[in-house]
Amino acid sequence: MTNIKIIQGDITKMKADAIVNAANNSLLGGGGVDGAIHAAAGPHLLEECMTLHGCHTGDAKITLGYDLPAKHVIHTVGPVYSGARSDDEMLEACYRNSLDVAKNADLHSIIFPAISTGAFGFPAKMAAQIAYKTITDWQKKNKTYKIQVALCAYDDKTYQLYKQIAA
Ligand code: AR6
Repeated sequence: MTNIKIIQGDITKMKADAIVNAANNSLLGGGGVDGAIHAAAGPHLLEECMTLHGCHTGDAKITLGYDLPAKHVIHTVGPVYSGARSDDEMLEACYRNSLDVAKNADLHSIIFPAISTGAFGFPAKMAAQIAYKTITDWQKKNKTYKIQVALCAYDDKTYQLYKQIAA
């Protein structure tokens, strides 16, 4: 049994133990969901990010959520889409490592944006399939750990894709 909630809206308005940020290697902010998260969390988020010394593609690092409704932000860095097989593996790693970070921090709810599908150019359908499968596989491997996982679509196209895949 898989259990992934599909939701639509602005992730910066959502309450959870953690929201995931689709960041870049610097972890020092940017546009898209990253810019929105930093704007809503306030300047202390950037201060904490500056202590993390960046993040490799596919890895994930945790901070507090500061002024966000979410208690924490898990920053991960998706691949810039090139069409290589390694792009898929890096995107899988983003979801898997973010879930591992959440579990290690004893968090019980996490909301993901559609990592890499904006500025980083990953095709939305492939990215949605990878997100769904990777989360499902992680849940199977971590059956005894209870965590609510949601995929947050911003645009209608992504929302429809998630709904189709989850159906
Ligand atoms: N809530 C939920 N989803 C959102 C929001 C929001 N407020 N805003 C955008 N999205 P992107 P990437 C969706 O470009 O492709 C940044 O500059 C958006 O519709 O934010 O991983 C970073 O610093 C899309 O579906 O992230 C990096 O340099 C998804 O979030 C780079 O962009 C991801 O789009 C990362 O690119």
